[in-house]
Amino acid sequence: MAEYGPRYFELNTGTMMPSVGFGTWRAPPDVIGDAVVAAVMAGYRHIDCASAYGNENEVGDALQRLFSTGTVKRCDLWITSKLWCSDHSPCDVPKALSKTLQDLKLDYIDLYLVHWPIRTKPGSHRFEEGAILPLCLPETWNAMEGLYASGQARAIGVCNFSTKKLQGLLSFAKVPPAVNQVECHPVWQQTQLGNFCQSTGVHLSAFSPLGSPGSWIKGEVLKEPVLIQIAEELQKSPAQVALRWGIQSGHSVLPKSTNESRIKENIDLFSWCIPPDAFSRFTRIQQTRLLRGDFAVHPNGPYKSLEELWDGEI
Ligand code: NDP
Ligand code: 1BO
Repeated sequence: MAEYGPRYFELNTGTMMPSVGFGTWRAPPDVIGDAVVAAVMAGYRHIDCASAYGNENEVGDALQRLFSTGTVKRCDLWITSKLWCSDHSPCDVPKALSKTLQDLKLDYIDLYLVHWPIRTKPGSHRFEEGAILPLCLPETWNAMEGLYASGQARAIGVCNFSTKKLQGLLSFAKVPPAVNQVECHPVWQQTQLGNFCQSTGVHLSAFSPLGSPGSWIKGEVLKEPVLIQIAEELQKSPAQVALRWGIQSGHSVLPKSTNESRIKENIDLFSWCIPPDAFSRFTRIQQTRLLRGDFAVHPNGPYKSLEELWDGEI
């Protein structure tokens, strides 16, 4: 049977990151373990975690199960985690990664990302007015570079960075970010940011690749008529077509599911592809950012409007 890749994307570190990662946001701690095991059994080799998701300890238990049964070895997997907004102070950055490594029961992470270009007071779990501080990105990034130098993080990067913020980071980074993980799906295609990432060697990784149906984001990507029509033509599900659009656009995709049959469906992407005439029809889809980040906007905070948070990419 023909194989339609790519299965991996090469990062600017020279390492190969699997193109389909397993999302873990909003996966309850009591079900995430079985979901991670089901995902690895189904062929996923990339798991997207974050301390803020409150389930890294359970993901770590599942990884131990997979290693102890000989299902996979550590070196077979790509594990990503993220630095939360309240841990941007340079002295907190290594402590945050240590806690994540302890929870995941690993001695290194493949990719460590700054979760948002938002800094909150240490210990704060909310984004209320007064809790959001101005960014200290050069200092935070310098601490991230320390984790890269130590080998505890084999690649470092960011999430939710606009073109302008990424340009700013690239202007002072000694280690350039390997990845910018951002919202990206057929209804928010990130064309401008994607072109900038490509021209600067930063890989764009797509979060909420299905539009996060069921979350408070309330995405309706899977109901988009162009997507449904193409899915019918190809005899695939709308979710599969959205994911295949992502990897054919050069982005890794991070679908989340805790349902075994949808976990399998979401990685069944390599025995078929979207032909060029259908692929070009995605440009007809009206564009809307779903995870707008209103929670980070306050009249007296560092971001006074969504325009400022996204530097106009809204
Ligand atoms: P997704 O776009 O992956 O959508 C997940 C939702 O879609 C779940 O409700 C899931 O339900 C449902 N679903 C999964 N597969 C299918 C299918 N084949 N058909 C129909 N419905 C399906 O949303 P997320 O927002 O979770 O994004 C994915 C991952 O990206 C996150 O889990 C996280 O790892 C990362 N992320 C990172 C962010 C960042 O700031 N860096 C922000 C947001 C996400 P069910 O589980 O019942 O199958
Ligand atoms: C605020 C949403 C974070 C998910 O990664």
